Amino acid sequence: MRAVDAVYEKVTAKNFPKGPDTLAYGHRACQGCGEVLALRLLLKSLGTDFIAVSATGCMEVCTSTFPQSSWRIPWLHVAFENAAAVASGVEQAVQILRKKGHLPRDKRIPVVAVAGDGGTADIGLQALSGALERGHTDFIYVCLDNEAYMNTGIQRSSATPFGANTTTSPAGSHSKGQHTWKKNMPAIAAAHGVPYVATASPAFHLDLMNKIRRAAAVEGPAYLHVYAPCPTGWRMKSELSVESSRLVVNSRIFPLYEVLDGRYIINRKVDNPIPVADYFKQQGRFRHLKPEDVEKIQARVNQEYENLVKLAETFPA
Ligand SMILES: Cc1ncc(C[n+]2csc(CCOP(=O)(O)OP(=O)(O)O)c2C)c(N)n1
Ligand code: SF4
Ligand SMILES: [Mg+2]
Repeated sequence: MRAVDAVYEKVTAKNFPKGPDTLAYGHRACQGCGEVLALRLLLKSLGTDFIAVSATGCMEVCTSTFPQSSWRIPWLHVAFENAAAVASGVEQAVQILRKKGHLPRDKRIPVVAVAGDGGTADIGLQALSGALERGHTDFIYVCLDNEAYMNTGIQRSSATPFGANTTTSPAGSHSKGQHTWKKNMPAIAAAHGVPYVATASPAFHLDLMNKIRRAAAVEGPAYLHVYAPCPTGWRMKSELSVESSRLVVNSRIFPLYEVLDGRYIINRKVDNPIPVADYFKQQGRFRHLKPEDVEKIQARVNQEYENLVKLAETFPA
């Protein structure tokens, strides 16, 4: 089956999933946390018939302080580096249990690995690459990207954007903050030739939920890269979390797109982008940047968006 033909029930405002959250309240995430918002949307869109595997990071620490847990579904906490490896093992176990008749043969049970940007782009990259390459049928990997190692105190990761101030890329007289460009994880995932790769932002919640559903319906590995604001680490007012999730898309910094069997769809074309400076304004981590730094970043954003448009024109879905 082609990824583009995968059948799933679309979430709309009218049929938005009802009932209690499968990620229970009472977790310890900060006010305005974009990761926990994305996680709730993920759980709402999949219901109860799936298994989650969490790498350590904010979402594992905040939701599972012993002896309590917010997870009302089967859930495994694993190490920082091996969420994808464990999820592939669980996926194989589920397939074997189905084959032996211990689980319904006609029902698919997705296994979802959840990790932060550090757990994905840095320490977990090898495990993720292996899982994508092996082609597990019911494997979904979700990266919650808050652009630094937040759980351990705002250290930079390879997904931290150029210029951002973190505790290990501090801005000062000898440094402008992060001096490397953000690693392009969706492109790396797509280069594995998996059937489904997508980006999502919690400000576009139906788009995010439907991408999760599509990922579950596709046969083969799926990778979802979710932008997840962290007011604490970004030195941003907590009430601006959703707004920043919107601005990052509308500035073309984080375009929403899907790669289905190697074919590209830009889900939200941004014809009149807002300047990146407007997105930066809300966040203390960019406050030190000079106009010439912002110009350099704007040029890079323009170039990357143009590259994506070319891909979508060359390989349309
Ligand atoms: C091998 C190993 N190294 C370091 C750590 C400490 N550690 C736990 S979570 C974390 C950072 C997680 O960052 P990220 O994956 O981006 O998730 P976030 O907390 O930002 O959601 C680190 C360094 C660890 N648990 N294991
Ligand atoms: S530090 Fe950031 S990612 Fe972690 S719980 Fe707080 S807001 Fe969420
Ligand atoms: Mg992170």
